[in-house]
Amino acid sequence: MSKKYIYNYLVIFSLSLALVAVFHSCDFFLTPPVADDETLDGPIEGLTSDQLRMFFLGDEQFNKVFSFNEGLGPIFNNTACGSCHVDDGKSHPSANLKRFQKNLGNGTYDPLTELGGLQLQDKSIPGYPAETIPPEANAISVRSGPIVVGLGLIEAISDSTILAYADPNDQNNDGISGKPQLISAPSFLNLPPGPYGGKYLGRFGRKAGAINLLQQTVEAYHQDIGITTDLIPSENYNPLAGGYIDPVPDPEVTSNTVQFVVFYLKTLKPPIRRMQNDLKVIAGNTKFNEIGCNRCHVPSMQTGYSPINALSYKQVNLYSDMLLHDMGDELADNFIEGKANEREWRTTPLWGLGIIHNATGGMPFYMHDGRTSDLIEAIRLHGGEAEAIKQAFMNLGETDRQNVIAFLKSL
Ligand code: HEC
Ligand code: HEC
Ligand SMILES: [Ca+2]
Ligand SMILES: [Ca+2]
Ligand SMILES: [Ca+2]
Ligand SMILES: [Ca+2]
Repeated sequence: MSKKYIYNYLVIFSLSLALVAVFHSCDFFLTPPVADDETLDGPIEGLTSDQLRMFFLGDEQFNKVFSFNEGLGPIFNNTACGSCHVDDGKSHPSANLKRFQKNLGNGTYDPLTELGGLQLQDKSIPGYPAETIPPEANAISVRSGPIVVGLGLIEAISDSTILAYADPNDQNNDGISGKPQLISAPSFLNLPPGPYGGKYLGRFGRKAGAINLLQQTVEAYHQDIGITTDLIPSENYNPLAGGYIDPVPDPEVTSNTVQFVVFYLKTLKPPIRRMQNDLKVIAGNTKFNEIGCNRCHVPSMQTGYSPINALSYKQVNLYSDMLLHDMGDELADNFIEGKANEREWRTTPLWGLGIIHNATGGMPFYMHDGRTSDLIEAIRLHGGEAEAIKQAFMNLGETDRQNVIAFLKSL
């Protein structure tokens, strides 16, 4: 080998060494490794390799950003599931959506369908008008997207397990009257009349207005992104502007896509609990139960049978009773949804509270509209049925209060 060749080899060799070093360090700085217990995104344990494949296909579709040429709109709220549920976490308040209706004051309402109710689509494709809230609307419900993990386990809990916590007339006199949401199945689900006077138990959404993840997903495509599916094949448009056909034939996504997304939601793992041996967390857990937070935020339930083996007969540490509660005036939205009245909300599952800020730019946002970033304030906002228990929390000493907060952040 000539000197020149050796020289060339040396140059190439050292160049590639330098490149390797550069890529390595870029990698290091751009994507610092995230520990499993710091991220929401991940499959539950025990999936088969076929199921894992479905999970990843669903993950991709969940984060797919729709453009005009792919069927976005004509009216919509955002361009992807993952644009609101960032990293499967809570949405940033800037992505909140609004529902509106005319509350008629006697437990009934006018959905204002001819004016664009019940959901405001405040964005639209070019040349077509977005909706605005009409003056007739006297009930506007602002909602942020909840984290979407652990939901398959929640779906797999049998009705009777949840209903055992219901006490709509507060017969045991503890001031708490968890009420089940009951919903007629939308016709696109093609279900027989449900077991409760023809209705089904509602579980998903801030007022538990959806009976299962398929309903939630199909309606989200239709209402939130303006994407038609084989289950709702006709476009949602602005009734004041008239029917508008976007350039893409309906349905705009295949039933496979819907199935993958639903499978993904079913198999996203609940957050891994953290700092379980921390003394503050242990003390906070005891106080949480002592003052009665656990009467609504029920620590765990058992799933029933599920065709997905990994969801069958599992313990779910959801910290919710999945029931509706009167939460007082400060949180009331004047909006009626199924059995939920103007002041009622579904108990939010408590998990991921210590890591949700990672998905929303470093700042966490709590409650149905993300109105506070402060956990103590989130608890202070509890009124109505939770008033006495909220007071018990406020009356705790500073150390005990901080322990409860540490416990919440470990979930
Ligand atoms: C514009 C923002 C936005 C988009 C886009 C969006 N969501 Fe949501 N999502 C929400 C809000 C807000 C709620 C609460 C709705 C309610 O209370 O009725 C929600 C609720 C949910 C829930 C119920 C969670 C729970 O704990 O009950 C699931 C599941 C869900 N969305 C999945 C999806 C999927 C799948 C897509 C895409 C097809 C999607 N979302 C698109 C904002 C959004
Ligand atoms: C009467 C039932 C009830 C009791 C008792 C109760 N909660 Fe809640 N909690 C709820 C409901 C319902 C919500 C959702 C309210 C909303 O979003 O407007 C909620 C929301 C929360 C949230 C916000 C979660 C999020 O992601 O936005 C936290 C934190 C919380 N509760 C902690 C507590 C603690 C701590 C206690 C005890 C001091 C407690 N709760 C007692 C029903 C209850
Ligand atoms: Ca469309
Ligand atoms: Ca609308
Ligand atoms: Ca009771
Ligand atoms: Ca179309």
